[in-house]
Amino acid sequence: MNAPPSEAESLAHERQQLYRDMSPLHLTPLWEVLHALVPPQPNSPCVSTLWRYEQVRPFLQRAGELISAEEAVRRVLILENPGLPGKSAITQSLYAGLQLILPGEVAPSHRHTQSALRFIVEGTGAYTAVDGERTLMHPGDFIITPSWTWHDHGNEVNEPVVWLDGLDIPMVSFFDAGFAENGAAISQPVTRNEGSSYANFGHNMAPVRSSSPFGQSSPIFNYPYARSREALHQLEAHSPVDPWDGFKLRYINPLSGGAPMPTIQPFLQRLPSGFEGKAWRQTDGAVYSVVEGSGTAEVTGTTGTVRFHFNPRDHFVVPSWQTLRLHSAQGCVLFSFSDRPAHQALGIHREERIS
Ligand code: 1HN
Repeated sequence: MNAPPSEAESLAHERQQLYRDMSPLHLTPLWEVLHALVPPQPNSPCVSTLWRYEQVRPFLQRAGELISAEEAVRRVLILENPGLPGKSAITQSLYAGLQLILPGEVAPSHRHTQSALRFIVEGTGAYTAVDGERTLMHPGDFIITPSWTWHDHGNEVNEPVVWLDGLDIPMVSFFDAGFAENGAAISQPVTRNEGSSYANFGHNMAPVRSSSPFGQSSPIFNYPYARSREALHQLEAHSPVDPWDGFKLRYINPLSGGAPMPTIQPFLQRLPSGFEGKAWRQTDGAVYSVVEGSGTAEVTGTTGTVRFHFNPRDHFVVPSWQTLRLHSAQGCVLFSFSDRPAHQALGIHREERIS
């Protein structure tokens, strides 16, 4: 004989019956999910991951043999976070990929509401065009494609060019605010001299009564590595090393002092040789591209610590609220980007430096 249900058992049973009965009306009980909806601290499904360039490069090469840039529209290998399978995302809010363009190829003109950045990883002399102006790419150049600007890429030199793409695709998708259209021609017409954006806005001065042609985004669309590297060198020459960051600069929109694009903040930092950084964490998960030198990233989340030894052209991701410590025996330069401006606009950005 079964014992009659206890009071607790019959209450649990009645609750389950309540959930089943109201489900056709699209009603669900908050109290069953409240804890997961409002966690005491971020617990990102993202996994800290390293993509070694020496392992990735052969697959770019093979993709280059199997599909043209034109057929692919963009020939990119997505850096997909293993904690977000099938999502084409490197963090919950950001997309990243490595794009290859071979000599003679074009990637056709289009525009979309997603904002994009390029960070040049390998090769010199391909161009990207943004709203009528072309710029040539050099390793370490940081280039933006602001929301809803026409853009196409081409390679008229004799070496392959590879860059890191960073886009706010998951964020725009979250807001259901994605629009896109193709250009009338494969390559957009050139209407401005090469370098004119930088000439007008790249010298701590701006033409009077001018505003950015790109709305909330920076009027400069190529931040050349030679200038950024020099800025880093000058910072190092004149300022003390930061125990967490080494020497770290953020790229800015010169008209606002804020981020170059509304959703993404990029950074360039140098760790001097022998640097052993302190641990820190931030709510904005970040994507890193190794420019020069080598080092180690130690990332600690709730499931433990992983250590990556990184070399030039390697990429890695540090998820939200996991602690990061950077070390470099010989010194290195790192580019990185995150969705920090979005956190700041929403008033939810947090950073903790652990001593
Ligand atoms: C895009 O337009 C580019 O313009 C790269 O190079 C990657 C990923 C998804 C959607 C659009 C580019 C992209 C993209």
